[in-house]
Amino acid sequence: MNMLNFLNRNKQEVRSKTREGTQKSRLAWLGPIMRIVRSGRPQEILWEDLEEVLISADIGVETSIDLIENLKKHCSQESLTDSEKIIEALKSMLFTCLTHPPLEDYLSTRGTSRSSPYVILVVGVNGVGKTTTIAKLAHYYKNMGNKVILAAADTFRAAAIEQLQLHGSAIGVDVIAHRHGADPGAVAFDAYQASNARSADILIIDTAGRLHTKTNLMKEMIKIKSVITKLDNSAPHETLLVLDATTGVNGLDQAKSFTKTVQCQGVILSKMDGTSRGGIAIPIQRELNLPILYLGTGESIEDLVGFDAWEFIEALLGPVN
Ligand SMILES: Nc1nc2c(ncn2[C@@H]2O[C@H](COP(=O)(O)OP(=O)(O)OP(=O)(O)O)[C@@H](O)[C@H]2O)c(=O)[nH]1
Ligand SMILES: [Mg+2]
Repeated sequence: MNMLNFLNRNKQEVRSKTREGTQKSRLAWLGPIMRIVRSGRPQEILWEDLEEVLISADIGVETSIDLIENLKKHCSQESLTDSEKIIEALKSMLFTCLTHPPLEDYLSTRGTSRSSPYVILVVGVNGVGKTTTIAKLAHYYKNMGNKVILAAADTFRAAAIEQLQLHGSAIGVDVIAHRHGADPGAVAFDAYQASNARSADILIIDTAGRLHTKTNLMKEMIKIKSVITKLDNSAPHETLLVLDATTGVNGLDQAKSFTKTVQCQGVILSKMDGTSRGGIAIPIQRELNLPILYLGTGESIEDLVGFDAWEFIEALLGPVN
């Protein structure tokens, strides 16, 4: 199997995709922040105004207050008054908020050579972009030389199976599916067996985002996971939570119930292109204690980029070049 690691991707490509996908957030951040810092207004008012911009970008009230408090202290200790230096200090504080120490360790264990399929389970509430993201991941991994198989374990929503099958045929990967209404655990079981029999490198499992009740949804996730673990006790190797950046803080609350029920390794933040409140990336890491692994930056199959905290901050607050 080839490396699963997105972070190995061409640096320039990560930069341009991150910039493309965060344009709305950049407009909402960069302008106001620059204007405030350069306004020459008294420092007390400056900090208050900056705090307001951070809060309105969905960074969260508590985190914004903490950030500004630290920035204030730092600037007074270092006697920073120059606007460019204040912005650099803010950037490095945001970077610290977005850096997830276990991420490096975790990523280094991915992609080691294996004889059984590497299983990725994708979860999240309805409409966040699970199925689309799975297609993007499959496309990426396939282009890296891996044999990928998809499992249509969302048997609940009408047309969910067909949606995944359409993606599968567009990118040229097999989709294992049962009928609408079938047991998702059984789909996962068959997909794993098929992946083994066909010597697939990676199996990605699509799941439902909505069921009759939330309890049912959570029970189903647990069941799919345990079916897979019975087949390979190290699997699923990754359970990824998809979060829709446009839902902001509400999405975060919903996400918490998932992470309480099924242990997740990372977050895919979808629809980054559709929001000006990209600051949501910060409370996600802080409150879920999970690293963001990828950003979804549009509806097309290529619109996914590995999350790079520094590129993300530069895209929001860095100079235009
Ligand atoms: N702009 C934009 N749209 C996206 C992105 N990711 C997904 N979408 C759109 O979001 C909508 C929902 O995507 P799906 O992939 O069907 O979401 P899902 O989570 O599988 O939905 P359910 O199966 O109903 O739970 C679709 O219209 C996608 O095109 C993204 O990164 N950017
Ligand atoms: Mg779906």
